[in-house]
Amino acid sequence: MSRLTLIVAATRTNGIGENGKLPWHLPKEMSYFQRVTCNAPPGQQNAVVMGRNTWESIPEKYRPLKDRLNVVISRRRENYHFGESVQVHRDLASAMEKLRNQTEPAVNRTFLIGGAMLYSACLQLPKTSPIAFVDRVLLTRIIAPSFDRCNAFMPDFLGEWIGAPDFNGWKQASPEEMNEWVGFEVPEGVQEEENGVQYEFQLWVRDA
Ligand code: FOL
Repeated sequence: MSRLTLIVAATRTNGIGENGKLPWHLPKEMSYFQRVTCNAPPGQQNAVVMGRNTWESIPEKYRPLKDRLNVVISRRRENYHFGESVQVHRDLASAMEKLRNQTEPAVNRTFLIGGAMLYSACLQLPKTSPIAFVDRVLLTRIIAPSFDRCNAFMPDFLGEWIGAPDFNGWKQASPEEMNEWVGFEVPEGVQEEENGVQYEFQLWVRDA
């Protein structure tokens, strides 16, 4: 079974997108995304797995995302060009199988980078799934403003408060645990960008 790390920026009502793009412009948050997803030991590379809409949402000049193995899930065949150096798979099962067997470069971590459809499909996979299991969520919680015009959402994976510190099997990692796992010092507490948007970097973990 392959472990997946879901990475997402979401509002408190789990809004992640607006009309096929990110609802906000957050350069420092984006550079965190880039740093986390690129960070791999020498001679290895991380994979970023995404749905076709997410692929299309990435500005052309930034895709494929550099220094990462880009994997797109799409059933479109004709009239569609993802370009060289991008792996296209019809479903998550075949994508994950390919990643497991991939060498040169060896695949270090696999990040699920969206969007709504893939996030919910993957979060539903049980621990016993032969395909994959999401055991980590790197969540950037957008605190303010509320971005009420979002029309793409991720599932409410934490659900209702069922008694601290456990949310339906998910536990929040401490700042030390988070730094250790991502491999660099993650700014703690509420962050604010020049445009006034406030957010917090979080890591949630569940047992595999
Ligand atoms: N997770 C988090 N924490 N923040 C995000 O913005 C985010 N975005 C996606 C998935 N998970 C996320 C999907 N959307 C790029 C654009 C959109 C996108 C993901 C990545 C992108 O262009 N990334 C470039 C950086 C470009 C820059 O420096 O502005 C990259 O190299 O990663």
